[in-house]
Amino acid sequence: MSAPPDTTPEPLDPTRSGNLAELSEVTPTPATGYTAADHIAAGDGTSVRADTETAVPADDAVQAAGRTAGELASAAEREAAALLAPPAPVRLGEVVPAPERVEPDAAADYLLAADAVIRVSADPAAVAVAGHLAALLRPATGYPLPVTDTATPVPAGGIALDLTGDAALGAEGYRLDITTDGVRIAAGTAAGLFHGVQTLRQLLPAAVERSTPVAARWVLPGGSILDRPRYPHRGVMLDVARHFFGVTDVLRVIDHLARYKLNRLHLHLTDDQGWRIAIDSWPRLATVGGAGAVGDAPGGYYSRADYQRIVAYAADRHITVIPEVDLPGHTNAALVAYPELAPDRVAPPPYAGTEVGFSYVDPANERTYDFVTDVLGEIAALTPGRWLHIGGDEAFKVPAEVYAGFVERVQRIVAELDRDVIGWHQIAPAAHVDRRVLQWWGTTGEDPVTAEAVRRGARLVLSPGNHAYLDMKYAPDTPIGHDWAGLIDVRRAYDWDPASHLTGVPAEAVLGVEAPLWTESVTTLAEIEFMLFPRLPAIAELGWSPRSTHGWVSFRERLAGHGPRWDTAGIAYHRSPELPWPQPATPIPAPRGPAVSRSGGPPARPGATPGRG
Ligand code: NGO
Repeated sequence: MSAPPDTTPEPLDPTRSGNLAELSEVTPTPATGYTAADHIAAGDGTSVRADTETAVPADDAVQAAGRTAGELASAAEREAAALLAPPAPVRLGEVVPAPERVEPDAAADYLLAADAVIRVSADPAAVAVAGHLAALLRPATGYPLPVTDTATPVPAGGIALDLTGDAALGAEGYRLDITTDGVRIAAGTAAGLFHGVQTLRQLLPAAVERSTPVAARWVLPGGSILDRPRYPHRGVMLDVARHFFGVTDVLRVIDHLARYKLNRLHLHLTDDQGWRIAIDSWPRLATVGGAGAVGDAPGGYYSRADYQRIVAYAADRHITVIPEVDLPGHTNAALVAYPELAPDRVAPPPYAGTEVGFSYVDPANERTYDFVTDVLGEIAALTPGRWLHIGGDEAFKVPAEVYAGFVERVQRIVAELDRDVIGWHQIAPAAHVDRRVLQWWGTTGEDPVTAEAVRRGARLVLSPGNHAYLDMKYAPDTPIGHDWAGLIDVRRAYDWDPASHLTGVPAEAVLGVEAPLWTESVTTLAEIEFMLFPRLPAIAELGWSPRSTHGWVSFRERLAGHGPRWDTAGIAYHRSPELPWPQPATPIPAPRGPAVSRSGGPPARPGATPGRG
C-alpha cells in the first residue's frame, strides 16, 4: 500500500513558463486529477506520478514550489517511503462489469516483468487479441512484451492467451488465472480472450492508462476469474444524425464500449436533421441531406471507406456495428435530397430543430421501395453484422394500417438481403418475420402490443427511456441533455432488471440491453463522454453480469475506482455525487481539457438543452 503524503504538495503553477508545455508534451491527455500514487524519479530527470497524468521537470518543480532545503529533504523522504511501499494492487473483484465467479488468492499476486512474453495460440484472431493486449500495455510499462504464437501457450513467467476451442465458456466467456508464475487467459473464442484482456487491464494499476512510460510495479492480484455474459446483445446507440461526429470520435467511443465488454454499436445514421452515409445509387442523400445538423451546426457524412473503417475497427474489438436507417418517419433530410419520395413530391426545407414526428417517405409510392432496397442493399454490403435497424419510431403522420404494411414490406427487403431486422418497438404490430428484434424504449414497463409481438416470436432489446437513455440529464442542473423520460442518475441507470422489466415478456425473450445516446444537445466528444460516463458501465454491467452479482453498494464502490482510470485516459465524465470517488492525494489542478468540469459537467452553452417533440 503506498503511503499518501502527509502534507499537501504544491499544485503546479500554470503561469510558470514551461509547465503547461511540458505537461502537454509528456501527457497528451488532460490531467484532471490525482489519486494516491507513487512518486518515481525517472531516469530522464522528470518526476513522474505513477498513476496520474502529471510530470514536471524535477528542477522546475523545485523552483516552482519555492521550498527551503529542509522542506525538500522531507519531501524526498516521503517520496522514498512511497517508493519502498509497493502500490496496493487492485483487488480481484474490482472489475466492471462484475464477473460471474471470482476466487482471490492473496498469496499469488503476479508482478509483470520487463522481459515478459505474451504467448498465444496460433490462430489469427487470437494473435490479434494478443497484439491488442501488447498495444494496451506497452505505452505505460515501456516493456517490449513480444508476442509469440505457439500450439500450446503456457505463461512461463509471462502472459498466455489460450484459445482452447472449449465450448463450455460460450461465445464470449473466458477464464483468467493469475499466479506468481504467470497469467493465463483461456477461452473458446477470440471474443472471450478479448474480454479476458479487458479484465486484465482493469486489474492493473490505473497508471496503465498512461500513454507514456512510467516506472511502476505492474502487479496483478492473484486468483481466478470465471466469466460469461448474461446476454448476447450489449450495446450503445450513437446518434450521428442530430449532430455529426467524425470517424475518430466514433473510434474512441468504440474503445469505451470495448473496455466494458459491450459488443454492439448501433449507429443512428439518418434523421430529419441529417443523412450521414454515402449511398452511391442515391448520391444526394449524403451530399445534400448530410449538409446540416441541429442548430445549424456543421453537417457531414461518412464515405463508404469511413464507414468501413468504423466497422473494421469495431470488429477488431469484437463489436458488431448495427446501422440504422430510420423509416418511414424521421426522414426530412432524405426528402430535401429527393423530393420524389415526399407525399406531395415537394422538397421540404432543411430542418435544424428538435421536433419529431412530422416527416415521412410516401408508403404509397413504389419509388420509396426502390429507395429502401437500394439504401439497405448498399449498407448491408458494407456491414458484416447480421442486423439492419429500420427505425420505425414516431411516424405520427402515417395511418396505423399503412404503417404496418410499410414495415412488413421493409422487413421483407431486409430478409431478402439475408439480414435480421431490428426496429424500435413501434414496429410491433407488423407481422412476424424470423429473428425479428424489437428495441423497447418506453418508460412504463407495460405495453400489451409489444408483449403480443413477443408471443408471436419477436425478441427484445431493452432501452427503457427512463433507465437507459443516456441523453437524459443526471440531475436538474446537468447542462446538457433532455428530461422528458425523467432524470437518470447512475443508480437509476443501474437499478433495474432487464429480465423482468416488461410485463408479459418472459426472460427468455430478452436478447439484451442497449443505451442510446441521442445528440440533439450533445455536440462534442467530451460531451458524449460526459453523458456516457459513469452510466455506460452501469448498463454494461446489466448486460454482462449475472443477476446474483447485482448490488448498488458493491457497484458504486467498484465503479468509483474507475475514476482515476478515466482521469488518466483523459476521459471526460460526470463526477456524480452518488459515487465514493477515491480521495485525491493532492489538490486537483484546474482542468486543461476543453469541455470538462470535475464537479458538474461540460460548460453550459446557451440554448443547449432543447426539449423533445
Ligand atoms: C426518442 C425519439 C428520438 C429522440 C429521442 C430523444 C426514439 C426512439 N425516438 O427515442 O428521435 O431523439 O427520443 O430522447
